[in-house]
Order: sequence, then C-alpha cells, then structure tokens
Amino acid sequence: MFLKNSLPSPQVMGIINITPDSFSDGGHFFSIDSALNHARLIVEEGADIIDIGGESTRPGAQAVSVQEELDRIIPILEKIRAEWPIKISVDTSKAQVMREAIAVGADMINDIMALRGEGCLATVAASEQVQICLMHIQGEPRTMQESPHYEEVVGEIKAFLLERVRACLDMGIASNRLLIDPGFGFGKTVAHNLLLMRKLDVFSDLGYPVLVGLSRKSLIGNILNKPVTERLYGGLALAVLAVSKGAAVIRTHDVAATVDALKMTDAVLNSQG
Ligand code: 7PM
Repeated sequence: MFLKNSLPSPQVMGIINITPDSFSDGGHFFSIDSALNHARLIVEEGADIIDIGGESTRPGAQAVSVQEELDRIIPILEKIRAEWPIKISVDTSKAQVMREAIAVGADMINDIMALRGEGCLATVAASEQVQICLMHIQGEPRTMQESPHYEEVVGEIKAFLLERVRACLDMGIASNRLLIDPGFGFGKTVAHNLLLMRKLDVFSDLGYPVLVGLSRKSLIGNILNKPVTERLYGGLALAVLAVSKGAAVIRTHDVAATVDALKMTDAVLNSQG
C-alpha cells in the first residue's frame, strides 16, 4: 500500500575493521579471516551497506601506498561480494583504488575528499552504476583538528557540497548516484559539530540522501566525557536525531543497536493517522 508522506527507511552502513594481523611483524599484513568474520556479523546484525576502508583517516596517521590499500581492500571485497548480497562501499580517496574496487563489484565509493583527488571524478564517471558519497572535510586528515575555522559553518559546508555535486553532474554522473555528508569531526570543533547536527535538515533539504558518521566520535566523548569504548548510547542518540532531521544513511560501528534504534525511529516517523 502507498503510504502518504512516507519516507524511505533509513539505512545502516556498518564499518568493517581491517585490522593489522597480530601474527605479522610490521603491521603490513591484514587478516582476511578476522575481517570476514566481522563482515558476517555486520550482515547478520542487519546492515544495509558495509563500508570497507584500507587507509586510516585518524589525525596524524601514516599515509598508505596505493598497493597497500589495494592489498587490504580488494581480497576482502571479493570475498564479501561472493558470500553475501549486501551493498559494498569502499572508503578511499585514490582513483586507482576506486577503479579496481568498481571492477570487482563495489556498489559505492565513500570518499572523504569528495573526488578532489587526481582522476577520481573521471574514474567514477566512467562507471554507470556506482554510487558516490561526497564528504566535507576542512584541511587534510593529518592536521584537520589543529584549528578548524569557519565564518558560517553550515553555509560553507553546504556551498562546498553543492560545488562537488556540480562537479559530478558536469562529468555526466547521474544525480541519483550521489550522496552528501557534512563530515562530522573532519576539521570541526565540538560547537561546529553540534550546530551541524541541529541544522542537518539544511542538508537533507538539498534533495540528495544525507549520510552521517557519528559512531564513537570525539564529539560524543567530549560531551559525555567517556572513552571510545563507552560511546554507544550517545551515538544512538545522535543517530536518532540525524534520522529525525532527514538523514538517509547512518555509518556506524554498532550495527545491531543502530538497526533497532532506527527501526523504532522510522516506525514513529512513518506512522499513519
Ligand atoms: C580517526 C578519525 C579514525 C576519524 C576514524 C575516523 C566518516 C567517514 C570516517 C564520516 C563518511 C570514523 C572516522 N568517518 N566517511 N569515514 N563519513 N562518509 O570515526 O563521518 O570512523 S573515519
């Protein structure tokens, strides 16, 4: 039955850990088995999308070579693709990684640099289907938290995302392949993050699905004064708020809890009468 005013149900994107293999020495080997076990859990817990990343975006993190990123991502992507019918997102800012991930069946590219890297726009444009999440970041991961500054944070991030959307459309990428993301924690103070959450409807009103990543972030740690292991409840509160302001996809480490929280939220938002 057609439900008047019903919105698409929010989707959950589960983050897969690709952790250094504890049996190797220099942290160059990544355990495929532990990544696949984690993928199975994410699927069983009801995620709609699984996000695979091979490069840490942590402030101060070492850059990873193209080959190393490929070695971490591609075998795991191929095995997930063969085993489960879940949508697969690849977290990368490198054109070559995008190209090879698309070739082995990635459904989405999640690029914290919003396709500003060399050859990235053309690579995504060359594929007919792949979706692309355009995220805002101020600065670069290594230094982004040193002194975030905006005159008007919501307007500046909106203008940035619209400029990246325009760049995609100009390359011939269909508008229904695009998602946008204000990039919580990426060159933002706590005050910036709180304002972005309060005004999240500004982004969902642009007409592109909004993806948000809030899971375990320092925004939560800062308000609750809790370490990263104790940020689930705070993260669920933010996920519910984000969906009530129109977010379409929640990126999270905690899939089972987020699926329940969003089913409940969706039942209320889409209830009739
Ligand atoms: C250190 C700093 C480690 C930041 C991990 C992170 C997002 C993302 C990430 C997001 C999209 C994290 C982040 N966050 N992709 N990748 N949106 N689209 O906490 O907010 O997971 S990495």
